[in-house]
Formats: sequence, structure tokens, C-alpha cells
Amino acid sequence: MKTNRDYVEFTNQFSAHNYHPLPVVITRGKGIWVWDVEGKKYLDMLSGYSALNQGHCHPRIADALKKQAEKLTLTSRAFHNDRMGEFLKKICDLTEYEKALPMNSGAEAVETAIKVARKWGYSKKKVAEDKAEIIVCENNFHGRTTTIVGFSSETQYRAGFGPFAPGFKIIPYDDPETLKKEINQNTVGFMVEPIQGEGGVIVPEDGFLRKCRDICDQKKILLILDEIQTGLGRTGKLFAYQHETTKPDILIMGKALSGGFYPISAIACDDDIMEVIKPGDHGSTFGGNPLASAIGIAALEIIIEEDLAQHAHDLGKWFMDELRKIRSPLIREVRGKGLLVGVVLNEKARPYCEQLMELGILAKETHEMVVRFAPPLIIQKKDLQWSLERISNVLCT
Ligand code: IF1
Repeated sequence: MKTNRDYVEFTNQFSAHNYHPLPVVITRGKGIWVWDVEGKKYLDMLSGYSALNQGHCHPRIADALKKQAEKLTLTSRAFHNDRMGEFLKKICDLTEYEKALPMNSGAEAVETAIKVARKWGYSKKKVAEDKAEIIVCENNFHGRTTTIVGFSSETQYRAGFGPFAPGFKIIPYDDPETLKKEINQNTVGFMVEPIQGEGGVIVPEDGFLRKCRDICDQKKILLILDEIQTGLGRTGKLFAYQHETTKPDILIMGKALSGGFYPISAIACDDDIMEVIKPGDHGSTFGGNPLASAIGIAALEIIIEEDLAQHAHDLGKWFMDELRKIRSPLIREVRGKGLLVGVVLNEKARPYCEQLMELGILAKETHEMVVRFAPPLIIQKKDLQWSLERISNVLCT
């Protein structure tokens, strides 16, 4: 029988070394569980970085995929297909926006939002040609394209990849006062994550988004929320902004929009903004294809019908309380919302993730000192209890 190590060595011969994964080779997944090539079972507490909110291989999405795969997968946008409208209506109904634009990866949806915001700035706000500015936050993570890493504050994401696109200004996270000060006549938008995921699960002060909303309204700029990671139930609401009585001008979503079957992303906004995009302005070979649409429809229906946001809210609160009861000098802080939880350690987190793996829990460190726990939202209390016993074991030794 081939071992995990065999697969890792084989793969490393052909793979670019752009990752440093835990040494486990997964071959099967069902619900909250995955199995490695040696037959060992693990609780997946990363969920494909929140793409698997519905759990691995949800049978209903698999069915939708199989049915559509045998009928029609791709037309390109040169022609219409009979599934995209239904998918976009579903997004619009759920988010209460008038229009949606489908793409594939999260980074592409972020790029789409940037293009829409800039064009809105030129055509509606009359910003001078090529002067549009978008304000973003320190410690952001919005993807890996050259434009996006150009406004990252993380040295490694940028180093060696310049020159970068101009037109972005970085301000501290969770700092509405600075946002207000930095807006000028060329500013078209403020793009921000409701909780910084990659940044180490950083939760801003209550009221942060509401203040940003007010400032953006006063100064007539667009509030653009990247909910690629926080959206679709993860934080205990369908979208994290719903924790505050506010709504962005452009909403960016991805990841769980496909339940992990396929890269599907989108932006949603009202027509007074989306209308700036004209035929030929933007597109993608695969965006909005019928297979993606069928998958997306099923993925969204599951989130609603299984009430995953409420479930994440209830369980997340309990889970964080239980984590806070663990008495260990290693733990500096437990923070998060819903089932997006970060345990901040006083030491590097990687060795603890490796120990958790030995005990059958898959979690990955972020920002060196933080262990992120973000299980599929279908998880039950008894399984979280099971994980807590092991987490406590690892952190108390
Ligand atoms: C990697 C972290 C998660 C995102 C937000 C856009 C994107 C992401 C808020 C881009 C993607 C990923 C990408 C993945 C690791 C990962 C991540 F560890 F970096 F922090 F999820 F937590 N906006 N996040 O979180 O979406 O183009 O990847 O579909 O290895 O880069 P994408």
C-alpha cells in the first residue's frame, strides 16, 4: 500500500513548491470527515478555507453536478445558457441586490469589483481619467493576482512580483477615523473584509462596518465588502455585514458558493452601479457556465434550507466558550464569530497543528501564531465536543 509519504514525495517531484502543506494526503471526504490514503480518518476543521461550509461531497450538489454534466457544461458567454439566469436570481434574491456578475476564483471577483468601482468612479463620480483610488486595509487578504498583491501589506506576498498597479491606498484596519481622513476627490471605494481571515481572524469593534457605511455615504464612495471567506453562513449570519444593520454597495462572494465542487465566485450590487459595465468590458470563459450555475444553485439552497448560518451562530458561540475554558499557558486569546474561530497562541502554531493531525483533527495555522478552526457548518455539537477533548489535550501538554 502506498503511504502518505509516498504520495508527498511523488507529488513534490512535479509540483511547484508554493505551499507547505501538512503531510497528510487526503483521498476521500464525506460531510465533516476526510480520509487519508492510509485509511486514517480526520475531522476537517479547515473546510477548504471555508469553501466547504456545506460539508464534503454534499449529495445534493453532487446530484446537481452529475445531472448538469451529462447535459451541458459550457457555452461561453458568446451564447446564452438556460441555467445562469436562475443562478443569478438566486444570488440576487438572497443578497437583496438587483444584479450579479459571475466569475470563478475569489481573486477574479475581487478584480471584478475593482473594475466596476473604478468605472463607476469615472462615469458617475466624474473622477479624472486614470486617477481613481481605492482604499484598502493593512493586513488584508483579497487574493493573489498581481494587482491584488500589489496592495497587500505582507512582504512575502509582494516581494519579487512588482511592478504593481497604482491606485490603492492602505489604511489601518478597524479605523474609521483614518478612512474619513484619507478619502479625497479621486477616491471611488473602500474595500474591506468584515473579519480578516488570513490576517489571523481579526474581528473589528462592533459598529465598525456601520461607521464605514456612514462615511462612504457622506463622501459618496462605494463600500465594497469582500465576504469570500466570511460569507454564506460562516460567521453566524448569511453575510457577516448582517451582524450590523448595514449593507455594502458591492458584495463579493466565492468559496462556499460552490460548496467546494468547483471555483465559483460573483459580485452583487444594484443596477445603478452594475450598469457601468458594457458588453466587452469584462468577462471570463467559464464564468456563469451552466455547470457552475447548477452547482451554485444547489449550494445556496443547502445553506438556506439547512439553516447553516443560524447553526453556525449557535454552535460557534458554544464552541468559543468551551475553548476559553481550556486552561493553558499557551493560549493567549480565543476570537472569532460563528464558526470562524482563531486560537492565538504564545508560540508558533504549526507544531500544534501537526499534533492535532496525529489525533485526527485537520487545522492550519495562519499568521504563524494562530490556529484557525473553521469546520463545515453542518457539524454537530457532539463532533465539536470530540474535537475539544483533543484540542485541550494538545494545548495542555
Ligand atoms: C491561498 C488564507 C483563507 C480570501 C478573501 C479573496 C480570496 C481569499 C477574504 C481569494 C482567499 C484563501 C486563498 C488560499 C488561502 C486562503 C485563506 F489562508 F489565505 F487566509 F481562506 F483563509 N478574499 N483565501 O480569504 O480567493 O482567489 O483563492 O478563490 O492559499 O491563497 P481565491
